[in-house]
Amino acid sequence: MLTGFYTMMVRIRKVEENLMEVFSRGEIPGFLHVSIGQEAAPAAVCAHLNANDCISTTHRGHGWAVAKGIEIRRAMAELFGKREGFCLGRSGSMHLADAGIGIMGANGIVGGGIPIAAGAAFAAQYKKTDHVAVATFGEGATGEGAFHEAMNFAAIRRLPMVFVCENNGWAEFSPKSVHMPVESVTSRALAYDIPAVSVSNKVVEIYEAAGEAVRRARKGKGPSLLEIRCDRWYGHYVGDAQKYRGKEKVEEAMAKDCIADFEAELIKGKVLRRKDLDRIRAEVSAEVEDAVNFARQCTYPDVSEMLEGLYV
Ligand SMILES: Cc1ncc(C[n+]2csc(CCOP(=O)(O)OP(=O)(O)O)c2C)c(N)n1
Repeated sequence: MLTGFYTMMVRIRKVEENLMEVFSRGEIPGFLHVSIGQEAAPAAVCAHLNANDCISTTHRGHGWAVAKGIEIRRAMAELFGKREGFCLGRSGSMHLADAGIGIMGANGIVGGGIPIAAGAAFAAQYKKTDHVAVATFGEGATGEGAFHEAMNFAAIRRLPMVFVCENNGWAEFSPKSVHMPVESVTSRALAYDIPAVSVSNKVVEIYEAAGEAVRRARKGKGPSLLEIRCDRWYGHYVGDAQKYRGKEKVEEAMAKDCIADFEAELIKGKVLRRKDLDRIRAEVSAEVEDAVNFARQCTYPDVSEMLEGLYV
């Protein structure tokens, strides 16, 4: 299991490092928001989920899609805007989805995915399944009405749902001190009588807390909220020079690395040796490079297909 966490965190990082590179070369259209520094949360939470469980993600959602098991080749093709992508190259990064394995989609509207996850949780409950839905979002989204409405609805209906907030301290260019009157998002769950815990950016700690929340949801005991205190290494979007944040704060964030910390723990606990870590990194790099090369040789959709799948 620990090796699985490590491999998944490395896979998420490699995907995003590669994305940053190809985006900078102009190979990917649109905007790109990476979650480098935040890999522990998706790796840990999704380890409790299966293909019947649903997740909703955000503009910073690649890591969640990867951890939920998206096929990286087709995900990469989607981000390249190619026909072989999951949404025929039309969604790109901010609407990346694979409903077949419960990835209901990223969302460019802050907070927009949270009621969608509540809807999936309601469907799971209505159909008397033991499936759960996980809404993932940043602390910025907790100021949105959609968050509060979904919390209220989930609490009243005891929905099988987990609210997962990656609190990285920034919403675009605003520190949380200017848009959040509370220190922790857990205080917001109290108003809805939803149990909430706040954990640090350590994969095993998140796994344990998420396990409790997911088990509770599966047993029909209702929703929970999990806050992960983490750091966003890079800017809001790729290309953001982060002048509002300052070099020192950026260096401070980058000094905290959930992957490097976990590597040190794995070596200290004699779970893996340095050469095992190197092997995993090399294997994952090859897998991701293969996906990039696959996406490169895929085809762009034709203009004549533009109106297909459009409902008016
Ligand atoms: C409803 C809405 N308001 C504003 C925006 C512009 N916007 C895009 S991302 C963002 C900040 C989101 O911060 P947070 O939810 O903490 O997520 P993070 O970017 O830190 O992952 C804002 C305000 C938007 N996309 N949608």
